[in-house]
Amino acid sequence: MSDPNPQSARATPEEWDALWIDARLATLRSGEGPPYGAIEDGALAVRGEHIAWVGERSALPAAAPDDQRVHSAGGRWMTPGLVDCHTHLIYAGDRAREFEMRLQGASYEDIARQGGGILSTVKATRAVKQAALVDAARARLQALMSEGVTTLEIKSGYGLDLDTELRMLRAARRLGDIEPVTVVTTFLGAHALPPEYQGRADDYIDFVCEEVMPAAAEAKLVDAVDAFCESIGFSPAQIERIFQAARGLNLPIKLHAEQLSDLGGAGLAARRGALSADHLEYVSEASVKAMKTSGTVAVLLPGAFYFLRQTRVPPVELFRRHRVPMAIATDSNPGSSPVCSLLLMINMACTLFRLTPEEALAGVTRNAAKALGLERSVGTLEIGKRADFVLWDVDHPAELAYRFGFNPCHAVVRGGKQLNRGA
Ligand code: DI6
Ligand code: FE
Repeated sequence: MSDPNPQSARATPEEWDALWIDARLATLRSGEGPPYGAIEDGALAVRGEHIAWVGERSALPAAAPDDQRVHSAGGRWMTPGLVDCHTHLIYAGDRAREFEMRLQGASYEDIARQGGGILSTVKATRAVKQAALVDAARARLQALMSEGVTTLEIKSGYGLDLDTELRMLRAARRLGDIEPVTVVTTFLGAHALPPEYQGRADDYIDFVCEEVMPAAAEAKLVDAVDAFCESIGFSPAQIERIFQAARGLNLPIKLHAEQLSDLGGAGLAARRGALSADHLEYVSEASVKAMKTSGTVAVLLPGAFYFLRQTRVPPVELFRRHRVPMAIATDSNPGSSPVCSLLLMINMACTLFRLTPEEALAGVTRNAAKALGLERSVGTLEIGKRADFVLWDVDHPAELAYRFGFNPCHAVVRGGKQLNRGA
């Protein structure tokens, strides 16, 4: 992923490739200023793949183009392209039967302990070729993109052996090649203990650290490393070893932490400089303070909270008080969050977690970019960032969080190029 492009920022109006006018901009810039970083009568210029100018239309330089390069946004609201910073999009099969079992009283943890849960998806995923993984995930990806997602993260973690982990990561890279979307890959080898390592969790961690992670990194398939810190996942001591191995390979880290209980994972991740700690329903104030110190983003996943019918909400007030940035993501996966709508997640972040619509929108743009380490290149409408943006048929940005089951996406521009409507 490229960094902000100083060339575009220095481009003169004659060099602009496109100028968008009649736009109401929700820039999502941080800091002081109007809600949403809004600019009511805005204009945005593109040079190559980047934003060359953004501001009040009345402040446009006199030499601004007035020809076929000018596009009208028709008075619509424009936001940055949406960023889904936590997904497990690649897998085979489904877990509808498990959903039925949970409705009959079994818990997510019970099913996992009986060898179902993540391991049933591992079995299905190990059995299929890369093309089948790509095809299944592509349909889910297109659903996300139809709502303005231009960047997303995809994790491995349903292989848990060398071949399948690499196959999943290759499938993720492939999706980024065949669809107009930026894919960031995360290696999640420490997601669950595979059957062949039952009773030998430390040996499995050795295998992940010494064989799978280095091979995946060597093949340039990994942008970051994640793990599942939980009683049904891995212990803080085991997570620590995963983080050490990642550091040895110069890979950024993140962690599934405090989803079902408090093992202090978020604090550990923060002390090791993690980009994000994700889920966090049970996080302690001490861990939240550590996250503040390290600049670790709190990634909240209301789809999993909803689908597992959890009752404890993440401590949003603590994140606010300690100024820990909050991101929102789908966690799209077959077991705990079989969802393909980031707009629905921002609605749920408001209804279930009581975020404001502005916080929720920042959570799928600026803060989600930061959770991926991409805050210098995407997530806001600012000069030098990638020209990834969405035009919406809404009267106010809060409407994006207010409606649900309705897609007001009018057009998506990625890297300066307009995609087909709704994709
Ligand atoms: N937490 C989650 O929400 C997903 N993984 C994890 O560690 C769920 C994965 C699954 O149930 O398939
Ligand atoms: Fe997850």
